[in-house]
Amino acid sequence: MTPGLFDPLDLGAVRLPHRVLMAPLTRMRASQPGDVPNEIMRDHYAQRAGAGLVISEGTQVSPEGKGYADTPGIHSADQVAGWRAVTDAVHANGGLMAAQLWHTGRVNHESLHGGELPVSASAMEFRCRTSLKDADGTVVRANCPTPRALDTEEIPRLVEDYRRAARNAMDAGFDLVEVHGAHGYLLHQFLAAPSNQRTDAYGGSLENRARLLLEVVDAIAAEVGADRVGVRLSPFGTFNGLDPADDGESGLYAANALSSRGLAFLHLSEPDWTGAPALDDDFRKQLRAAYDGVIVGAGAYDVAKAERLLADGLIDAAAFGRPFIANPDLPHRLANGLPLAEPDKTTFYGGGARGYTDYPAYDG
Ligand code: STR
Repeated sequence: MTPGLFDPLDLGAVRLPHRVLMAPLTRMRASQPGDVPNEIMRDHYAQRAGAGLVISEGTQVSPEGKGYADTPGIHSADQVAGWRAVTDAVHANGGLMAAQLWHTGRVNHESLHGGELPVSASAMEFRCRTSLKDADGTVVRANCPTPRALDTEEIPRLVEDYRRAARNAMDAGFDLVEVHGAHGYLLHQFLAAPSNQRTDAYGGSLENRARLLLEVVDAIAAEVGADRVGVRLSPFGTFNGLDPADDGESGLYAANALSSRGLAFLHLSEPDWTGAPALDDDFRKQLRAAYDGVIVGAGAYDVAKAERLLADGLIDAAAFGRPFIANPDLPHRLANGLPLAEPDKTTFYGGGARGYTDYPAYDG
């Protein structure tokens, strides 16, 4: 018997009651100054504690890693205290929570860094926009500048930023951490050939391009235990200025290299939610063969797709993103075939409680 969406799952150090996970969702509502998690964020996550695992929005490991207005961080004492209130509230409601550790790299803007250029694998021109806030708090789009390339000597400092962020996540009460290696952000900028023209040990061959991701994962695993670490990858993504698209090969290579490390899970963000062609089962089978461990699928999933891939043994759990926005009790609704509410797109990014903590659970 293959398991279904509502069967429990051992995920590294924790046991999930079911397999409907909440995917990371950036909402740009952290408090200023300091990118600090606040009460509406606490309430938002606490309302969604019925997820098998709540994965936080991307949270920057360092000031340098911040690429959008009002995204939270996990590098200061205030941020750790803010997150502690969030994880306490999720735990009080019976949930489990992972912190997604994020460095946006070149998907960024110098205005977030006192005029300093963002960092990346290589100083290449690329086409991408980020979201900032103007003087009266309106979210505005801005082109990303050409970044500066990180020096080889800076890499240990970068790895240390991730390690410290993972330690902070444990101090803040998170059960797990997820390393954001996807969507054209820093670790993916190193992994994908189109954004990496380095000639040092971090560029060129697949082995070299995957080196930073693996060093980060190893440093975090040594700090918090491999069974508390997940990694998110997005093979074939064109997202955030990755043009031409990342090839599937780097994803398979990374999955294979991560396989021997005893991690909690591999989180596969499929390309079709950004408008790219959908993954086929051939690739899913190759990924399954490459990675010996729990695979979480995500990206425009519905119950039918999740159940089908579970039944075919290609994933072990599914993460749902946008459906969680207007349905705080999403697992309950999915389990019982209840209708889903539609979210208001105008309140996705930035703002306050409206469109964030005011979606009710199903009552009928
Ligand atoms: C893409 C996937 C990811 O890993 C992180 C983010 C966070 C910020 C999001 C971004 C997303 C998609 C593009 C967004 C951006 C904020 C503003 C921007 C939605 C979800 C746009 O308005 C197009």
